[in-house]
Amino acid sequence: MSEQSDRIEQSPERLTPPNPHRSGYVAVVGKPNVGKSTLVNALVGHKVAIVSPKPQTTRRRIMGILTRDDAQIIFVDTPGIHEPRSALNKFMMREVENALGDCDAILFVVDASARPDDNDQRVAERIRTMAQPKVMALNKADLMDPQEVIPLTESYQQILGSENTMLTSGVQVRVENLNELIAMLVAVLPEGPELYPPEQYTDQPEKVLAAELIREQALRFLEQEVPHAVAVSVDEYAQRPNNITFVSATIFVERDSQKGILIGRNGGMLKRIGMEARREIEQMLGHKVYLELWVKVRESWRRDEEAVNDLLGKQL
Ligand SMILES: Nc1nc2c(ncn2[C@@H]2O[C@H](COP(=O)(O)OP(=O)(O)OP(=O)(O)O)[C@@H](O)[C@H]2O)c(=O)[nH]1
Ligand SMILES: [Mg+2]
Repeated sequence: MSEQSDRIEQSPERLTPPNPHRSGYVAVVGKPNVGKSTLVNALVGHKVAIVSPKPQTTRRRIMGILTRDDAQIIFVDTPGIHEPRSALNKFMMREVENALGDCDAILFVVDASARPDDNDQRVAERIRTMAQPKVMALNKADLMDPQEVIPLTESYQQILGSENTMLTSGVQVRVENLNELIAMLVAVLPEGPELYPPEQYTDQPEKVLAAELIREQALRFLEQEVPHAVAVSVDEYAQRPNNITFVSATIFVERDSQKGILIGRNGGMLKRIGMEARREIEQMLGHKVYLELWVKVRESWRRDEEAVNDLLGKQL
């Protein structure tokens, strides 16, 4: 009996030092609409980034911080990579480049329910030039035809030039796959201490999260070009008695006609966006919110670099 416990004491596992703590930034990049933000939210376990079925939802870098005993991963969600034309699109692509430049590893997200196309190839070529370790999430795996899993996985591994891939889904979360993806990322991060307090899960102040939640509802209810012409800024964010947060925000659009659509008949559209956004902000804060919305035209702001910096760059 005692002999056995002696042996356990001296087993090699007991003598190996624990794994070193690792930490670092993981840039989450890919084409628009492949599910990057949904995946970051699922990995972090908090809604840090808004999501919509419309491409070009994410406009800035957004940090989602995952703290575990053995590691801290700072996911940096980015806008979908596309050919930039307007000042807004150029701003978005600079955000991607900055995220790539500053990261310790890259998580390349693809929509694996479809074959790789020219845009996937282009993004893969850009990523392959980067020196950092790369991992690929074959996302929207829930939509994959089971017969296609192997051929599709192989074609994506080919464009990445590596077998570091994992099937993932941001909506039908298979926890094992997400855990395995996290393990793959931890393995390639450098040794280092926690870079943020363990309770912090994003770099965005509540005020900016609130503005984004309003934009998410505008993306949800508006159609065609109008949602893309929307920018939201929170002008006042204050605590009021009885545990109420007062939020006053302006929704910017580019033209008078868009303003009309955004307000809607008898103010119906704006009311709907406001009601749903208020609910979302209340859910985030865990208490009551009084939300006031204003609508303003800022003529063709997406084409104007100064306006883009004003509306997006200075938010943080
Ligand atoms: N079926 C399925 N749908 C998903 C998955 N992930 C995201 N979606 C949906 O795909 C759409 C785009 O998701 P986002 O997370 O906004 O995609 P994104 O890559 O961040 O998009 P951009 O910010 O525009 O580049 C939304 O309608 C999501 O609900 C997934 O794993 N499976
Ligand atoms: Mg996104």
